[in-house]
Amino acid sequence: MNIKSKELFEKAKKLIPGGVNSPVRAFKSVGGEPLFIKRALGSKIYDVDGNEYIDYVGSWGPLIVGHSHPRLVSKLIKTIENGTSYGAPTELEVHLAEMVTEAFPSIEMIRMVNSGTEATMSAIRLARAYTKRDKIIKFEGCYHGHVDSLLVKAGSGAATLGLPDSPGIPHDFARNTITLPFNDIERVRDILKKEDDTIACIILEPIIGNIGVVPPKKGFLQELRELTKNNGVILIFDEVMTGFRVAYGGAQELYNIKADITCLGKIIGGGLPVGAYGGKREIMEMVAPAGPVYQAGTLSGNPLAMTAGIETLKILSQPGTYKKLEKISDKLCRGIEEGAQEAGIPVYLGRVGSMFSVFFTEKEVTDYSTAKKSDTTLFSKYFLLMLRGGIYLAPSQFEATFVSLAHSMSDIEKTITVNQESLKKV
Ligand code: KE4
Repeated sequence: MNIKSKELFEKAKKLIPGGVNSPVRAFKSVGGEPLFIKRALGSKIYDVDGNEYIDYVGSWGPLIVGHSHPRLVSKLIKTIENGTSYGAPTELEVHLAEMVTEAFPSIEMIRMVNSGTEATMSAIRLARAYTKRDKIIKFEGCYHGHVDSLLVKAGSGAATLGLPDSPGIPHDFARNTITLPFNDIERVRDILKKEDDTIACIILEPIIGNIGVVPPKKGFLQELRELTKNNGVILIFDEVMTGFRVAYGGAQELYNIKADITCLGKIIGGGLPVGAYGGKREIMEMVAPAGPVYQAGTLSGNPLAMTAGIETLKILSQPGTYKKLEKISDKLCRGIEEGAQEAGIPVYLGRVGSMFSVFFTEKEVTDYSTAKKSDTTLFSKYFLLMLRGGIYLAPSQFEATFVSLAHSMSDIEKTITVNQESLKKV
């Protein structure tokens, strides 16, 4: 069944830590072994053993228009015939910058980087420079890439000062990071009062995708916006996942909020390495070489990534795109819930637009502590049964699953059928 994948995995484990270039791909949390993928087209991926799957990972979000979209392929071929990277400015970067600033009214200027991690790392540095303050606030369960000052867990007790969430992070870094429960505006209010003017920024995923999908409670974002404005704190929306995913203008369009700095990635690169951070002109003009805040990157604004990003946003900007994504995502998620009801398995479905997750819990999931109560053993069984049925979900209870424009109604119907069969077997 997966002979070639197994052989490659054994080889990979000798050369690459855990056999993968990013931990979640190793299938560790679902107790399986990763499939090595050979190719993909539209909503399908094919592993090295020739098995076909309906893909709901979409490279963790970027492939919202589907794999190997003909328009992206033809544009990328034209770009690559003129070279791959010049280390010099190109018209493509200006074009993508225009598209993003038109989509996000809060973004007056933008800097391209090569990953979401680089985007959030740079945004934090910029917020600290702009406010001349050191402390930052993040929320439990929000993942912003592997940035030292953001791989921090809540401190013990009232201290709330952060503790490193990975070896190799000095306590000195972590102690400037305060971690609070998501959706708890009173805790934010208290901390801002207590910490007075020492907080540089608050960074969050406006809709969490990294504990599974958890939307903000009604009013949470609006109150956060008010509190940060009144305290001179920079509000950073990490929209690496939600940007152009939940709406063309991301969560900011959905909830009608303007962040001070926005981090983007994934979709704006259409599957090629990309990240970006942008915001108010007066803040962004502090970034080198316009200002003193240093940040650089050999391949930032790479012509291939810009080409794929431009073409992806052109497709997404067509009228009716997000209505179509909503329609197929709603049909899929209703089918999953009906299957769970029929099988008598309690699930809680978190969804915003075409990003969703199935929590194996009876309770509503509103933050990290409630997400953690999910039955991960049940999820693992479900995941492996779905995989055997040809459905490739995110290999973790605490990840988002993505629907793309390439998913057809027959893909959805097949997924609902396999879901029903799987839930009856768990
Ligand atoms: P990258 O450095 O992986 O491009 O982006 C980091 C990042 C930042 N912000 C948010 C909201 C993110 O979701 C991510 C990365 N997401 C993970 C999936 N949960 C990428 C998959 C992986 O780590 O392999």
